[in-house]
Amino acid sequence: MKQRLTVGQAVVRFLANQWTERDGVEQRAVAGFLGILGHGNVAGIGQALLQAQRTGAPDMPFRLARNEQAMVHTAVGYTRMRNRLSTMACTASIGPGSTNMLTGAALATVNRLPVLLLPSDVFASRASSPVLQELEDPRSGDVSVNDAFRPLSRFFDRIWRPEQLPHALLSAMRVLTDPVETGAVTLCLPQDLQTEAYEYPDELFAKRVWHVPRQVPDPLAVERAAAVIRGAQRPLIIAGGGVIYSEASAALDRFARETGIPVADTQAGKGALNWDHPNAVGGIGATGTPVANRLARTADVVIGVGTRYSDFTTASRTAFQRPDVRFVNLNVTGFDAGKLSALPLVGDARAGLNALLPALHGRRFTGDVRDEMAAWRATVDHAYRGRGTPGDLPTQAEVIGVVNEACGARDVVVQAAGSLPGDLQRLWRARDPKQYHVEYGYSCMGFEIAGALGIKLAEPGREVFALVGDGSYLMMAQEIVTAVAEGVKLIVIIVENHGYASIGGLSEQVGSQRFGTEYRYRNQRSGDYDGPRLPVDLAANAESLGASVIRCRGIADLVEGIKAAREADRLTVLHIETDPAPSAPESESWWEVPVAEVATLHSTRDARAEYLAGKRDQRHHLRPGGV
Ligand SMILES: Cc1ncc(C[n+]2csc(CCOP(=O)(O)OP(=O)(O)O)c2C)c(N)n1
Ligand SMILES: [Mg+2]
Repeated sequence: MKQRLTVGQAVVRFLANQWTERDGVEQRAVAGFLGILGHGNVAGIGQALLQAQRTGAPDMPFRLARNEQAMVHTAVGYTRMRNRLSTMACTASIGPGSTNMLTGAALATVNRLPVLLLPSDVFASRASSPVLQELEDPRSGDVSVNDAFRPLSRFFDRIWRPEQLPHALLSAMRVLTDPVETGAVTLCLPQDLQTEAYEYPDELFAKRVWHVPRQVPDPLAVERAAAVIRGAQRPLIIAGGGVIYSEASAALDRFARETGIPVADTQAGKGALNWDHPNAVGGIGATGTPVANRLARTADVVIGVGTRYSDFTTASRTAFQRPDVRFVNLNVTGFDAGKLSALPLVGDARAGLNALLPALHGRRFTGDVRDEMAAWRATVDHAYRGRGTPGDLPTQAEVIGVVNEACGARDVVVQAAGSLPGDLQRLWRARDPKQYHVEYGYSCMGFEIAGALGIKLAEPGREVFALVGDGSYLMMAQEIVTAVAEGVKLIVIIVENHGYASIGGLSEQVGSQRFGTEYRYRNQRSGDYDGPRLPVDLAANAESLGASVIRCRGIADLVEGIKAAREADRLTVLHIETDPAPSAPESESWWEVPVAEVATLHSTRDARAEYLAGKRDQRHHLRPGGV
C-alpha cells in the first residue's frame, strides 16, 4: 500500500513514528517540532503540522519559537535532559531563518547532542530564481546558504526530489540515535519540494524502534587497561558528560568506592557523583577545585570516562605533570578514547566500568583526601556566605550559594557563559546527575533561557533555574515570550554586573586593561566606555515580555524572591545586582589565552611574560598508553 503525501506531510508522519529504546525503555525519538514559519516552510512543513494538529494524526506537537538559534538551544536542553534518547525537530524558513540555526547546530555538534534541523531551501525548480533571500553564486548553480551547515552537521543532505526522502530520513535517524556519531543532523528541504506529493510506501511510516546500544569494550582492551590501572600508585578518574548520558552514576559510585580512586568532574560531568560522595574531589582543570588539580598534577594514571578533554579540563594540557603519566580513556567514540595517547577503551560508560571493575581483582588505592576536601568545603561555605558587610553588593558566589541551597535534589540549574560557569564549576554542590546543566562545550551566550525552556519541557516536574548574566540576557531573552505563551514555568535569575565581568578579568590578565568590556556610556573625552552607567533596566525588559518580575535589592530579597518564585505558577524573573570584583576561590590552574608578542603597552608586555611562564608547564602527552 502507498500513501500520497507531500514531502512535508511525509516528514511529519515519519518522525511521529520514530522511537528509541535503551534498557527496555521506549520513548519518542522526535518528541515535537519547534519552528518559525516563513516562505520556505509555511506551505510545506507548516501545512503538514497544521493538518496534524487539526486531525490529531500524526501526533506531532508544534511550538512557535521567537528566534531560530534559540529554538535549537531549546531542542538541545530537551535532549540533554533526556540523555540524548529523545530530541526535537526545528523547522525554519529559507535564508536568514535557516542560517540563524547555524550557531545552534555548532553547539549541538560540539556537545555531541542530537538535534534535527530542517532548514528550508531555495526552489528545486529554480523557476523564479533568485527567490527572496537566495544567495547567488556566479560559479555554481547548486550552492545555497544552507551549505554552511555542512561542517557543523554530523549528517547533511539536501533533498531535490520526493523519492530521495525515505533514505535521507533513515540516515538522519541512524545518526541522531547513534551515541558515537550524534550531533546536529540537517536535512535541507527546498520550498517547492516540501509541497510536492509522492506515493510513499506504507512501510516508511511503520513504528520504527532505534535500539541504542551499550557497547561493551573489547575484552582484551579491558585486560590491558586493568593491568595499567592495577600498576598505578596515584590514579585519578575524570567523569565527563558521557557518564551522565549513559546513566552510569551507580556504576561509577561502585567503581570508586571499591577501588578508592578519587573522582573529579568536568562541566558536562558534574553531578555524575553527588558532591559529598567520599571519592568526589569536585571539578577539574582551569575552573576546578585545588584538590582535584593537586591530585591531577601527581597522578600516574588518569582514567577519563566519557570526557572529550577540552582545554578547560586539561588546564590547556598543564593539569597532568608527571612525566610518566598515562591515560586510560573509556569513551563511546574512538576519537575521544584515543586522546592524550591513551589506552582506548571504546564503549559505553556504564558497560565499560562494569567490565573494568572485576578485571582489577580487588586492587584498592589508599590516599585519603578527606581532610583536603573538608578544607575545600569550608572554603565554599565561606564563599557562599559572602563578605557579610551590610550595604555591599552581594558577590556572585553568594548568589550561587543561595540558589544551591534553595534547590531541591531534582531541581536544575542552567548556565552557559560568562563568569558564572567557572564559579559554578568550583562552587556548585550537585545532588543529582541531571541537576547541573552548564553548556560549556560551545559556551554560548544566550543559551540559558532557551535551553531552560527545553529542560522544563523534557522534565516538567523539576524546577528549572536559569542563571543569566546581563550580557547573555541582552543577547537572547526573547524565549521568555515563548515560555509565557506555552505556560512553561521557569525561574530566571538575571545576574547584573553591567557588562562582561568574565572577559574584563581575562582582558586584564592578558594586559588589555578591561578594554571594551563594560556597559557604560562612551566618554567623549577619553574615547572609552568609562562614562556613567547606562539607563538600562533589564527587570523592566523582562516584565515587558510577560514575565512576573521581582527586583532583589540584596541577598535577603533573593532568598525571599526564590521562595515566591517557587510558589508562583508562572515564569518569574529575579533581578539582582552583584559586585563583579571579588573572585571565587582559586583553582590553582591555568587556561591558555595568547598574549600579543610585541606591544607598546607595559601591561601587555608583562602579561606576555606571564603567558610564556604558563606555557612552560604545557605537556604533549605522547607517551604510549598501552603496555
Ligand atoms: C555568543 C557569544 N559571544 C561571545 C562570547 C564570548 N564571551 C564569553 S563570556 C562573555 C561575556 C558574558 O557577559 P555576561 O553574560 O554579563 O556574564 P559576566 O561575564 O558578566 O559574568 C563573552 C562576550 C560567547 N561566549 N558567546
Ligand atoms: Mg555581566
